[in-house]
Amino acid sequence: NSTQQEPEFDVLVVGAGFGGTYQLYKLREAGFSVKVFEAGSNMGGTWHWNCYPGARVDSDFSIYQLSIDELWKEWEWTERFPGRQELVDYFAYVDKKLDLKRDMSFHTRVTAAHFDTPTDRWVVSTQNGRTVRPRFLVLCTGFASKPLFPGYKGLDAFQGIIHHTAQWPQGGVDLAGKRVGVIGTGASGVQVIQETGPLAAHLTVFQRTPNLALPMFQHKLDGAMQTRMKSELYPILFRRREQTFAGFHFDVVRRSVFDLTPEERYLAFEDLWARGGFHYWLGAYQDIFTDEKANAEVYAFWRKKVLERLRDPEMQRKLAPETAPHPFGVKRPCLEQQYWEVYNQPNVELVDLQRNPILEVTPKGVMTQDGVEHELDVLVLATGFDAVTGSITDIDLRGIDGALIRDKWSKGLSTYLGLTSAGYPNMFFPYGPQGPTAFCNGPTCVEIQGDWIVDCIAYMREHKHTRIDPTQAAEDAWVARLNEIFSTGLWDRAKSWYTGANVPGKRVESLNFTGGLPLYIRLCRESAEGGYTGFAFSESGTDGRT
Ligand code: NA7
Repeated sequence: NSTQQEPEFDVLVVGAGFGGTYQLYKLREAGFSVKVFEAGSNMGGTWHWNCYPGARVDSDFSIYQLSIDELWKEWEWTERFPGRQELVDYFAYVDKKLDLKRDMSFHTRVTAAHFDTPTDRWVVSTQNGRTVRPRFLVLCTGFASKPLFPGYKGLDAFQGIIHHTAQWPQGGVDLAGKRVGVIGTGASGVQVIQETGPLAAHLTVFQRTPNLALPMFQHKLDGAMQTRMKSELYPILFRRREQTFAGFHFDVVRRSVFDLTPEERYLAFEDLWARGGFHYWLGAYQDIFTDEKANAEVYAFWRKKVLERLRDPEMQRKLAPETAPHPFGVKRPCLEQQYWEVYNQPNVELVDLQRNPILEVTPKGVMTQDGVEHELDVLVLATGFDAVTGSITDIDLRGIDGALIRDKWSKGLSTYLGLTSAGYPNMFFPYGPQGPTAFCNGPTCVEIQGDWIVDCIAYMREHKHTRIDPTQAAEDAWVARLNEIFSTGLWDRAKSWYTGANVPGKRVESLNFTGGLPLYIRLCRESAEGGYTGFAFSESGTDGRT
């Protein structure tokens, strides 16, 4: 009987980024047998894969780390916004401290997971031929792990070097003195562009939508300051994260932009701007997300700041147009370092795809509608991801009735608490669809949701339940609430991965919970404290879904 040969254990965690790392540690601590399957060759998730030039985190170091086991006491960060290599090193440190890799398998991509109704177990298969039967499946597959490739004709025929930013070779690519093209100006594109501009012979940026990027104001960290933080500040910062809209150490201001006089407003904007990072976005006045007029004030100030740094009127028009491409902050801004100055360099060219679209990729480069063939040695596809749902729908994931989750969600994304989906029992997906994901600092989100999952599984062990599945009614109510909150904001005014509008053919809807972290935490807690309201439990061999 093949079933008996397949290893059984409590939990299979998929993915070894921040989410999977936290989940493994916590589940192990609670006494469960856990394995982690990871497609890549190392821990780090996003930070493993995204090794393109200039890759760097957009959140302050202080809150972009794990709060567990006083890991922060012995780790020293070197910069306010750490670079990719420092994050990879951090994961190695975390592994050394917590001895995690002994339960991780690398090069092990999960391709299928089918729920076995008689035994209340998942049957999970991997690309390298393994099959396991965990009771629970926790998908820590990340919101940005399925790369999105542009559909341009001729992409395969390009004879130079071509890579998506998320599939950049680990050994790097030498861009010095090369003719480089970058398609896409999201967070990845902006980082590649500002890194490449100064060293490429020629850089051609293909921009569809200007990025309303904010100044990072990067700086080196001094040891004395970190020592002070370790003595008392870190635990306070970690607790503070749960009290703010986006899981940061600062919060949106619960006032209207128009509560201020124009002079007060100007000074307030200056102050937020000077703090760097996301203060001008997630630390701004709350009505910028709901009121077009308030938003226009923020955009005008942003534009003024950017125009000051651009010399060429044509660049000014393309990068900071008088009419905002979309309301500020309803599509993710990113953080820049000398991004605008790159466009003052003579070797940098900006193609506005709105006016001059790409016709095709040729063996030599990129052909645009104006008939110009932009000849390139290297073409960088910074075109983003089938985000939030892509890493889950990519798996042959079948629930109680053998139905594919991809089919269920193609009719409308549907989850309960942004953690579970009806008909797919014993499965959780932290930092995934309909959770706070896009609007939450990653480590904050995976810790909060991760704790909830561990508590839930421990509750089932205590009550001898072998199956948990949300009820359809609870799920419908969650989706209705989520959509209602979403409709009060300006979120649908931009096409982006927040809503799936960046992927041709993908249903456009809210992929995230936009009600803020404190409300989200309260709703999850209420369910747990009520004995997991909204869920049906049962024991092996019985179907509790009456
Ligand atoms: P993003 O933010 O989705 O950015 C992708 C960029 O690529 C964006 O500028 C897109 O233009 C552009 N794009 C996508 N498809 C095309 C085609 N076909 N032609 C031209 N341009 C295209 O992905 P990132 O990797 O930068 O960042 C993802 C997240 O990772 C980020 O938000 C952070 O949380 C970290 P568009 O704006 O859609 O017009």
